[in-house]
Amino acid sequence: MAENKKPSPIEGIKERSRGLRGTLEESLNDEITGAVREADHALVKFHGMYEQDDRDLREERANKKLDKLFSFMIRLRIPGGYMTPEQWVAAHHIAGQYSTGVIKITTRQTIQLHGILKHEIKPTLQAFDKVKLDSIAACGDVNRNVVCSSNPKESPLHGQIHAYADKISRMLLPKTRAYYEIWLDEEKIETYNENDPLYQDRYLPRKFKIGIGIPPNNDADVLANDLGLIAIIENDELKGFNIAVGGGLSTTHGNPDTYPRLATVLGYTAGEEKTLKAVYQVLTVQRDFGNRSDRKLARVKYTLDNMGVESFRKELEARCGFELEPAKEFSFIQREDRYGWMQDHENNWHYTLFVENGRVTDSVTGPVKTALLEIAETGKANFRFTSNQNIIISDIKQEDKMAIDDLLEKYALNNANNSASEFRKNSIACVALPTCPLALAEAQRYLPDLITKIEPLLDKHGLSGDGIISRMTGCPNGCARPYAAEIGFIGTAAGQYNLHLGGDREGTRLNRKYKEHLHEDGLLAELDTLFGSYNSSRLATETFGDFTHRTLFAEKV
Ligand code: SRM
Ligand code: SF4
Repeated sequence: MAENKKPSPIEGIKERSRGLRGTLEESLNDEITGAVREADHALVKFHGMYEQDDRDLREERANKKLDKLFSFMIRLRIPGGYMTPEQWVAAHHIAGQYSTGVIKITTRQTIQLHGILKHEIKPTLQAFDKVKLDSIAACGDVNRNVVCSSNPKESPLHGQIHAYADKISRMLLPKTRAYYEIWLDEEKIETYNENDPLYQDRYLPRKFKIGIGIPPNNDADVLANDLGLIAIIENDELKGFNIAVGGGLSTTHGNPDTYPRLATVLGYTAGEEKTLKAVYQVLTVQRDFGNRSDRKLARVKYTLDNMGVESFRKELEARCGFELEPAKEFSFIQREDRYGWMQDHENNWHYTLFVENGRVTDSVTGPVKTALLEIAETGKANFRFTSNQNIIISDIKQEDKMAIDDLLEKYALNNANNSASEFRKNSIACVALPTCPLALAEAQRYLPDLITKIEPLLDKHGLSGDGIISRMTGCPNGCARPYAAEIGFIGTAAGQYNLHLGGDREGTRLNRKYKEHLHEDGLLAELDTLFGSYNSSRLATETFGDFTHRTLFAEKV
């Protein structure tokens, strides 16, 4: 519907895939290679996994004339990032048995396991299935994991709002049984005739992301999503949601047609039925109007800008059969996680633990993975992931708090919160090397060291208590949402980063590129100067992001 240009090759792969089956069975049974067939490479994503290889080993293997060492990353679908203790125990053991052992909490409130060999995918997914976890639609051109403000402490209505993440995720699942047949050995259907009114055979032109925010906290970075729902609460009652469309934080170096964008609020819907209908129909508009020839320009943000906000809204309303009401007022005042103990309105306790870059593992900094296992084995706490890659040991009854506290102390888990600087606790890095095939530079393996060098600069300028939000990615795809940070480090080549500045602390203003291709020395020198002038010339209560926006860019707005 959108354009007459030649569709991208992935469009044909989707349409011919017989409900995402493709030749995945054949690929799996091919013992000659650890990879899947080329067309299945795209399809396997819809089942929640990516074919990868360890880039650290590439050269050595190539020198020995060996093929790449292929393995798979599996990403789970965990709407709103909530796991029971039984599920955490299972994830711990599955990670140990089939993957590198590291449980990686992502920026979209789920977990990933890396390094799974092709023949281990089935046992991995079957083990997850036993505890009611799956990886359906965690990747691919469909709706992905739905994120939601994570901490039950934030609102008495948290449970009610959080439930939408699960409802929406279920509503938007593809109808195909392919996942169950291929990975869980469900009986295969003879003739493929599953009807999927939403995705049809085409699926969406590109990935689709939904976030739910509960003002005044924007920990879910709701405006960074293709579709953001902003909960409107009046007199302690959930009235409905503002619907924001067109967020997306990826660019491509050297392609001026690509840009990061925050979602535009289109209007308001009252009640569950209308809200879910509007959500569903935003996807159908994107399905029918999105760009299917250029995947770099296929996200909803481009569809919205091409159609124009008014036409998009009208098309949406026509499909919904009702008009959106004018947007309700809301304001976000914070985005950071609240570390440590918090008690909610029902007197349950929640402990937010800083997990640097979301890597749950036992390391020199502490036996975090062992500790979390022991906590889960008590059965007294649930686990919630935050969009800042941290974990909330949650829903602990008053009478169980001491037992969990003892375990936190036994494993010195509090140290992670107490010893990390505010700057470190407000940082995020994407995975990047060695597994991400798109990485141009390091991110999660480098940011901790860079922060160790930035901290003395903060101390020097009297800013050690300042929770400036910084985010690093190994390429411009933006997986750690660096364009929505006060300081964004965006990899351009090995050891080089563009420095972005001027995003606000609440996630409602994007930053801008300040300097290009800086090495570490350049980054540190720039930050030293900027911190100095921030300390001496900021306005009262002005954050670093607001200061740099005002002093470096405001005149260009
Ligand atoms: Fe991402 C691709 C990791 C959140 C934008 N992202 C990838 C891949 C799968 C690389 C690939 O295509 O082969 C990375 C896998 C690395 C690895 O080895 O694990 C990857 N993305 C991640 C995660 C794990 C980063 C993290 O360290 O937490 C996040 C997983 C989220 C999840 O659980 O679903 C992750 N990715 C994001 C976000 C942030 C968000 O959604 O809040 C973004 C920017 C927001 C957005 O989508 O606009 C993001 N990832 C991308 C893009 C650019 C998409 C585009 O519009 O062009 C790609 C590349 C692509 O899709 O072609 C990508
Ligand atoms: Fe890979 Fe780039 Fe995403 Fe980092 S931002 S995980 S380097 S795709």
